[in-house]
Amino acid sequence: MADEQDDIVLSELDDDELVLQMHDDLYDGLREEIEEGVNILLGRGWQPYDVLTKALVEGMRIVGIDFRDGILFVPEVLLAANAMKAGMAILKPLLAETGAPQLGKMVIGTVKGDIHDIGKNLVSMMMEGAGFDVIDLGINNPVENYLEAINNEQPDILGMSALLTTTMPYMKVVIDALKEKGIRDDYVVLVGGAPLNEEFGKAIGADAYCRDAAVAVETAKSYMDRKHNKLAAGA
Ligand code: B1M
Repeated sequence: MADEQDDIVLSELDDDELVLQMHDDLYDGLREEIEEGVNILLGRGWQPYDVLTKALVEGMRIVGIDFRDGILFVPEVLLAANAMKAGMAILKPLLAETGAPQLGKMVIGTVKGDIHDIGKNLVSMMMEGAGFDVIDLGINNPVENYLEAINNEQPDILGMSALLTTTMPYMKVVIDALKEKGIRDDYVVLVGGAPLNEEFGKAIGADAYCRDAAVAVETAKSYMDRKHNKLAAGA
């Protein structure tokens, strides 16, 4: 792979070839090449969101398939994740550059026992870009972290992420704790992560399951619209 890599000049590839090459480079965990590829696509006028979804997220989807099938292992996937994060770091300020007015506040974190954070980071980035103030609690959050953040930050929305079938039930633990404290209805609870679905979201008492970051933004916006309309009607 290294020899082949030496022969490839990313800037000489057309867009389609470059995107495919970036999928390969992500697979190989080549951080610098990913950064270069992201910058080339942006230089060619690509929208940051398209670079994110077509070059990075799609590349990570392919990594996920081979991880599942036992072709890639944790150290290799970690390298891929680091390369993905390097690409995301370039895109983050661009996605946040919309100058949108503050729409609301969200506290988000990956649940206890789970250290996957790429999808959650993406949701945070897109929410910030859409004009939300985002408090990111990071990974492996026990219920106490969510409760403390909610108490301190008084957000409109609580977001939770889980990527493992073994950790997704923990979302219900958090929602049940909100219920016990009598504050469940004070917040919109949005959940997401690859193993979840709409049915699961309903079953645990979340307001909505969000398939991806774009859906998270749209869902959050529509809840904020409803909240503002309600307030206006009550005023
Ligand atoms: Co992990 N891993 N992993 N892993 N890993 C998965 C999730 C897995 C599906 C791989 C597989 O087998 N195909 C599998 C889970 C199987 C299952 O439970 N059904 C798995 C496993 C088994 C494991 C370990 C147990 C492996 C081991 O140690 N033997 C271990 C667990 C560690 C732990 O958490 N305790 C582990 C470890 C790791 C790494 C550390 C190597 C690395 C994580 C690095 C990191 O995140 N910093 C890793 C990775 C990278 C993956 C895959 C390959 C990619 C995940 C990812 O980043 N996707 C993943 C395979 C897969 O998902 N296809 C896999 C890209 C990201 C953009 O998508 O996270 O789905 P996603 O986020 C999307 C949506 O889901 C949604 O929006 C995002 C953006 O569009 N979304 C939300 C997510 N969170 C949201 C929150 C919201 C809204 C929407 O709130 C409002």
